[in-house]
Amino acid sequence: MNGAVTLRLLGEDRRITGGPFDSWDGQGIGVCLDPGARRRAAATIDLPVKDYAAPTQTALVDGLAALLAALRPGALVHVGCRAGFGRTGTFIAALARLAGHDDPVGWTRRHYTASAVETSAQAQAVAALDPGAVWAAYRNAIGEEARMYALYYYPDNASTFIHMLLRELGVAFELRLVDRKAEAQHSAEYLRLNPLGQIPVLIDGDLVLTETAAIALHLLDRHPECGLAPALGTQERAHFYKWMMYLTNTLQSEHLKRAYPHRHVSDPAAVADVRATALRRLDGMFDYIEVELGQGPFLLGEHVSAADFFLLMLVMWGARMARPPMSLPAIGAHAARMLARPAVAATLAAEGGASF
Ligand SMILES: N[C@@H](CCC(=O)N[C@@H](CS)C(=O)NCC(=O)O)C(=O)O
Repeated sequence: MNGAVTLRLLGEDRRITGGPFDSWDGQGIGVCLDPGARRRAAATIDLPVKDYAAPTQTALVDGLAALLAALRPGALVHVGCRAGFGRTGTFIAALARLAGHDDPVGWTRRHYTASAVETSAQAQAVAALDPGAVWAAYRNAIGEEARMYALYYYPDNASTFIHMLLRELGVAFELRLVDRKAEAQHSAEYLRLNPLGQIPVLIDGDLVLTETAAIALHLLDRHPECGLAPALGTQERAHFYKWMMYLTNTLQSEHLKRAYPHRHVSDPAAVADVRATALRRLDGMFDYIEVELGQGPFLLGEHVSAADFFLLMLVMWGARMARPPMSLPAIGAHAARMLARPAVAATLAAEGGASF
């Protein structure tokens, strides 16, 4: 055995050891990455990869999903190849990505062994991993009945946060465009879904849900396995609530004053002042976030949460401000790491590219 790490997966801290597969004592779950291992036939999960090579994304996704499906409370996990550095480090780093860590390869080298992940192909396999694909394969592996959501959206609107979340959670969804150019948000049909004529609306079976933050919290309740919200009752959860509330009732709402200043005046001459004031207040709010984010890497520190996707959207909305929030170092670094996530890139591509 080379070392052990603890990763929060499926809501529990899991101890995972790594090393040569043949050093596995047969207890719990054994993940074998070495086609030449003597004890390969005893492996719980057999994911053969040649020495110094990387698994294909499909094999990696299926292997991770199979491990998640096999996890039982308290089960020990041993991941192994021949020496336990390259292929084993790659698999552990992929698990660290699923557990919400930024820079999973760096994390694995710090926590498992400095020799983890030996080739650029292996590092690339971890970087390319789409957690949503793993969660989808996991649900399939445990035979969970597929659930289909529908999201009423318009590019670069509040729906973008929910769109990113649906992809990160790896759930099935249909996008329904509300054509704002044709004022479709005020059509009788749409007003039946949301009497306020605002985007987004989420359909979940016979549930019709409005309010961006509420939709996000509902999706997190539906899919706790993905770990995008900390455990109930913890200090981390309390901070998660704080950020979700601040982002929706302060930052998002100030953005709406900037976007719709005429709704906040009775004298049209005051429109310019309301807009300028909203922009000034937004600067102050982003200054606050810049300090709170610090080294991050995420709003809650070590682990990514849904609040980070919410923040990214609100940061992108500020792209045309005189001082774009992305120009602040901590917010800029946070945006860069969020934009690198496959779910975020896929969302922006599907919505017609980034607006900044
Ligand atoms: N509080 C609502 C606000 C949603 C909202 O204002 N959406 C904007 C798009 S970002 C919209 O639909 N605007 C159209 C309008 O107000 O006429 C939420 O968070 O969902």
